[in-house]
Amino acid sequence: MTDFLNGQVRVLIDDITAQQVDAVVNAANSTLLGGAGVDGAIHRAGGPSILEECRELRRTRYPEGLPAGDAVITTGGNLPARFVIHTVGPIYGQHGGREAELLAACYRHSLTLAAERGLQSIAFPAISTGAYGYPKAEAAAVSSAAIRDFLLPESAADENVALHSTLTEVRLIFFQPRDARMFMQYQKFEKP
Ligand code: AR6
Repeated sequence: MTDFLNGQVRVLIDDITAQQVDAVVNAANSTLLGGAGVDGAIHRAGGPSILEECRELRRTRYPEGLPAGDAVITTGGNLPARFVIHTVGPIYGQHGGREAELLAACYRHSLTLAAERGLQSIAFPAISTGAYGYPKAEAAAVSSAAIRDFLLPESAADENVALHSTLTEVRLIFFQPRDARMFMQYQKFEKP
C-alpha cells in the first residue's frame, strides 16, 4: 500500500528532479544559492533560471536568508515541473527542541504556496533527512501528520482550508527503497 488519504498522497521511489508535477519541493538552505543533495540535483537539472530567481529573492525579500520552516516559489526552469518551491528544513539538534515544529512548517508552507497558485500536484523529497541529519523515522511521523492536517477537511480551523481544493496529488519521493519502507512504517496519516 503506497497511497494514503484516499489516494491524495502517493509514496514513490524515484528522483525528485524527474517528477512531472506542477511543483517540486527543494530541500534548500537559508542562502537559497544551492548546495548538495536534492538542492544540487534540482539546480543542475533545472538550469540557471532557478538560481537567478533565488538571487533576486535574496536581494529583495530575504537579504538575511530564508529562515528554517519558510518556503518560496520560483520557476522550474528546465525541469518537467513548472515550479520549484524552496523550503529550508531544520538542522537536527540546532533549534532548541523546535525541530518538529519547523519541519512541519516546511510542509505546511510549501503546500500553502502551491494551493495559493492553484496548483494540482506537488512532489516532496524527505526534507532534512540527509545533510541536515533529521532521523528518518521521526521525520516520517512529522511530515505525514503535517500533510494530513493540511489536506483533511476536518482541520477546518486551518486558515488555508479554502485553498485546499486545487491540490489533488501530493507525491512523497524517496531515493532509496529502504527510506520509503521506513517512511511507510512510521507515517501517521491516520489520525491517532
Ligand atoms: N531525489 C529524491 N530524494 C533525494 C535526491 C533526489 N535526487 N537526492 C537526495 N535525496 P538532502 P536536507 C534524499 O541532504 O537534509 C543541501 O546541501 C536524501 O537521501 O538533500 O534537507 C542543501 O543545500 C535524503 O533522504 O536535504 C542544504 O544545505 C533527502 O533527500 C542541505 O543539503 C534529503 O537530503 C539540506 O539538507
